[in-house]
Amino acid sequence: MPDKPLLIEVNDRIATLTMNRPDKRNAMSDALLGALDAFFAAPPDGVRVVVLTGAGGHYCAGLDLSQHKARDAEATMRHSRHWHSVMDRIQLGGLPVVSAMAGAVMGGGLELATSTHVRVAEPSCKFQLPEGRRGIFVGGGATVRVGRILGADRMTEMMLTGRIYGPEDAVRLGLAHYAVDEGAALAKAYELAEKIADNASLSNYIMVQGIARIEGMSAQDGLFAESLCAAITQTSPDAYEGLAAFLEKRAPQFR
Ligand code: 1HE
Repeated sequence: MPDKPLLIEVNDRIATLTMNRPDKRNAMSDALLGALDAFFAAPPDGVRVVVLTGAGGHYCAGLDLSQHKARDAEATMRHSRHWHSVMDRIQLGGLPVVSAMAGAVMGGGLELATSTHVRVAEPSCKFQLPEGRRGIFVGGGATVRVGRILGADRMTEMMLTGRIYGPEDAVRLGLAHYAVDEGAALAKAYELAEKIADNASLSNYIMVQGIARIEGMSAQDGLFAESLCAAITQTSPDAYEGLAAFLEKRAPQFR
């Protein structure tokens, strides 16, 4: 039986997903994409935060180029739209995801990383969009997610020149949020995941569901949606507990 492309370990409130194709630098095969999709479609009960990482010193080297077939326009469109649906499920599904990254964060690997909510980078990280060097274009969401982080101008330059950003630049530009020592990403990711898991789950759910969507709205629609998000969270039992705990100078006991 071949090794599973995605290892899943659930420890109380935190699930760890490890992309497990180290001999291929965790390149995204159809099986690996399918396993990610399946997990996020039906996460186990009780999981409040996901930590996503890669085995063997790399996060993800992007699309598995050995599975890249000559596709016609329709099949290419369908393939790209399938990536979009999986990345949307990760970004907007309601569970906060923390990426612990080392080595390659390239192409589809960067598209995956920018679908996650908190990104921790080790010194070995290489952030690259090499598609322009391979005669292709991004198709897993980078023009929206990486483009919104970097701006269209910087993303165009990144693709045209095949430039590689390291972790310090990635933090400066917003591709990552934390730069840590080699081997320290997973520990930092768990520390952050525990903090996130302590939040009220409805607040986390609304943050993950709401903020990125509101970015895509007009200002007036965004402000209206924000008020709806506030109405839902601020009238929940956890909101009363959170405010009472603050006033009583104690830690909140969320559901
Ligand atoms: C792969 C892949 C892959 C490695 N597909 N097999 N992504 C890329 O264009 C990145 C391509 N990969 C690289 O540039 C390098 O492999 C790395 C910088 C990530 C790592 O270098 P290194 O020296 O540690 O390893 P290596 O010897 O290059 O690779 C080890 C093996 O992994 C080797 O296979 P082997 O059978 O010769 O041992 C590589 O072929 C294999 N490998 N990366 C398939 N990506 C929704 S559209 C998204 C579009 C994209 O993502 S395009 C960008 C794809």
